[in-house]
Amino acid sequence: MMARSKVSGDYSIPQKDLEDLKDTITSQDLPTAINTIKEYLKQQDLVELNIGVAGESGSGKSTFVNAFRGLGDEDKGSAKTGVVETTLEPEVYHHPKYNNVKVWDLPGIGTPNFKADEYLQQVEFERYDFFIIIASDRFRECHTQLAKEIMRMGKKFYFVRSKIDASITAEKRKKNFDLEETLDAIREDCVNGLRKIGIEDPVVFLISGWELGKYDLNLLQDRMEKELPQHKRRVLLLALPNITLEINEKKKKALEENIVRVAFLSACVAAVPIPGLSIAVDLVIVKREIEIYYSTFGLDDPSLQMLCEKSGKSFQQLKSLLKSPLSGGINPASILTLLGAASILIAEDVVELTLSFLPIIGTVVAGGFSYATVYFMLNKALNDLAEDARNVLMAAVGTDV
Ligand SMILES: Nc1nc2c(ncn2[C@@H]2O[C@H](COP(=O)(O)OP(=O)(O)OP(=O)(O)O)[C@@H](O)[C@H]2O)c(=O)[nH]1
Ligand SMILES: [Mg+2]
Repeated sequence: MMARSKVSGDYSIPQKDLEDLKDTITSQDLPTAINTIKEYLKQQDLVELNIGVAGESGSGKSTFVNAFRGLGDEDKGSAKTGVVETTLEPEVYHHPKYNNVKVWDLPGIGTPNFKADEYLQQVEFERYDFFIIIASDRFRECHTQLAKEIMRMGKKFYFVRSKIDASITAEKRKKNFDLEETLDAIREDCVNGLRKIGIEDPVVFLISGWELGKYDLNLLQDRMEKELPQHKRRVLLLALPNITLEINEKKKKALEENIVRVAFLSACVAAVPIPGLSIAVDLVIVKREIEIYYSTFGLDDPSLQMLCEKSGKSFQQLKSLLKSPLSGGINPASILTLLGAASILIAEDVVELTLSFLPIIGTVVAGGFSYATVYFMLNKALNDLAEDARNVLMAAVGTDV
């Protein structure tokens, strides 16, 4: 019952929202009321995230912009790579699944007349939640100038040393090659370089845009997540490509926290005396959440297809790893299977659970049962799908994820 302790945390829907929603839908007819709830749910994910990617020309900005959105360089909607950039304007790239997550491919830095303050004005720095400063070999004066100016403007940045795969390939030719030692040496070199040109406590993340799941991606996402405001963390986690076991696990946690919110919503709606409303809304909620699970874990067909191309596994091979009853599609039959599982759990636990929520649910206590059903159904779906995603991931990249 992990979620119980989180009920009073940032993830619960404010009581006032619940009351307002209830007031609104009480005076509506069934279809309008369902729409009101749908709109409310949609708003949850309207949080914007803007990431600015800056670096010298050819450092791998566009490749990173694509990989971060889970796209290859040849995919539809991807940023052009390997071409000489002529544009002086920031180029926005939307996440294919989360339209409000925008990764900005910024103009090259380090040209002879480069001035960090003018550059930041030109790219409209206020827009970004944080910056990624990429260097493909050494960090130079232009990188630190930019970092200091970003700091002065009260924004965050992360130093990324890109094309690590290429550096490793080059080092592999040496006798006594050791991966960890090589990575440490590159990291230290970058950190020392940055210190010399005036950054006090530099942290550098080693990244390959070609093999994003390797090297320091987990460290980088961990840092970003910790430093983002609470309401933006969820959208960052959902939008990240599901390419490491750590990310898989964190996505699961973020989704778990939301179950409490939507189950509350269901309980609230159950107290509104419109015939048929409660079950209709429960189905809307459950279906929508499960669709989010699918998409963020990359279990939808297009995502699996993309993974096949990258991993060399066949579509059938990956598909055969999916064990959730939902993998045949999100339809009434598969949702009913979940409901079956949910009612067994409810029989064991419902009294305890309802009692423990009584003081919080208060006026909407009539929805207690509905709360438990939605809660258990979604937990079951989430556990199954996270496990499926984990298995697919391990099969696709081998166990050295
Ligand atoms: N080995 C390797 N090559 C990379 C990586 N990232 C980018 N490249 C290559 O480096 C070249 C430049 O990459 P881009 O992503 O186009 O670099 P950019 O910073 O957008 O360059 P401009 O748009 O010209 O400023 C391309 O040929 C990429 O394929 C990487 O992680 N590893
Ligand atoms: Mg580019």
